[in-house]
Amino acid sequence: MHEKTIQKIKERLDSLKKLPGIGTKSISNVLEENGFTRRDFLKWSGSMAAMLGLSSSFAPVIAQAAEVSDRLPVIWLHLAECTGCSESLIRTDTPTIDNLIFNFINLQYHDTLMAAAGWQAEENYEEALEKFAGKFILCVEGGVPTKDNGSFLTMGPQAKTGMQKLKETADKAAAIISVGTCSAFGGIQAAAPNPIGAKGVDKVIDKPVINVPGCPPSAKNIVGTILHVILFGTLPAVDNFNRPKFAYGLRIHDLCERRGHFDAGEFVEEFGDDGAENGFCLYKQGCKGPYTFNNCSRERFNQHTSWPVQAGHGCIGCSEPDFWDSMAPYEEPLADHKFASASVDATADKIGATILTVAGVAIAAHAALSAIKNPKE
Ligand code: FSX
Ligand code: SF4
Ligand code: F3S
Repeated sequence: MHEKTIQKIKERLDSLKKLPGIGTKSISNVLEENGFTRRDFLKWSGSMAAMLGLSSSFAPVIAQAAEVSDRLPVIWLHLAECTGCSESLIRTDTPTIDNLIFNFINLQYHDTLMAAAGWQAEENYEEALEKFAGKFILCVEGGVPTKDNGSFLTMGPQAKTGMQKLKETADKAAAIISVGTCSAFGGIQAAAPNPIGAKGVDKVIDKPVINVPGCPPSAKNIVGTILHVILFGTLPAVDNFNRPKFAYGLRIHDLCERRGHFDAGEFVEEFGDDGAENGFCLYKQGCKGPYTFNNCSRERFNQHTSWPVQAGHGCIGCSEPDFWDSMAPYEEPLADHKFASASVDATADKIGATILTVAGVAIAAHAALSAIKNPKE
């Protein structure tokens, strides 16, 4: 079964190999220049196979897919956002293998990274659109302002609206990836009262879109999604919010290193207390890990170095729809808001319907009980 799939992938990669690459260097050269050995690369492809939910026998083809990742053209649009998604991938003085592979992909057009500006940039864009029609991956960063026909965001010398540019590009794309919570769900600019009518990409175009949320999303999840498209020529399996299941299939809480403390009723009662020093659970400091689907607790960031909860702050739910409204205030437990007040507003109602499931109620009860168990309370 695996052999058949691997054989199919090899054939696909062979046909990609025939296409012209963009760089003069191979990915092996690039990695070597940055101090990574072949062994590191193979270790990386093994861990990428595990992350994509594939057996270790896929590791060699994943390494080969990374090697040909400069063949598949990518057009990258920036809409309403902070550019943090791209910045987090490119502005690093110690790039990880994921960063280097991101830099290696065949970026035909990227508003922030390209040297061209004005009319020249527009020409490059139109040329790429024609040349690679039906073949390129469209990555979108940023939410889509839709109010007043999208006029809150205009781009380039012809002052096209972001919405218009997105639609004409998506029309010719082979696959569309929303990179970051802004393009997936509207992002911070869609926070109430959302004066510009910001929306996620999939609410504006009617083609399949894969959402890779996070503010910003991890390099691993972006590169993993792109590699999946290169390997299989299809989008990966997704959840209800169109997020790849390989990355967003479990909650932060499920694999959190502080989970044992949660189960034992050991909580940080105040930032800086003994519990914080002992690495206790951050639920009472507002951690939204129990309501957030992402792989940060498993994959971490910066070559597996750390992640928000390890650094001492709760997860703020940055990969969930509407997190800026539904998860706030970030340093207070979500359940307190559900149960605390009589003035339940529309947003809180929505939380009740979408997030606070039976598990949420159980978690609130558990934290409350720990007040009895924990002598510090
Ligand atoms: Fe949004 Fe990305 Fe947050 Fe920023 O562009 S997901 S605001 S990190 O940069 O889109
Ligand atoms: Fe970890 Fe947060 Fe869950 Fe506590 S509530 S175990 S800190 S994810
Ligand atoms: Fe975001 Fe929570 Fe991960 S805040 S980065 S989803 S730990």
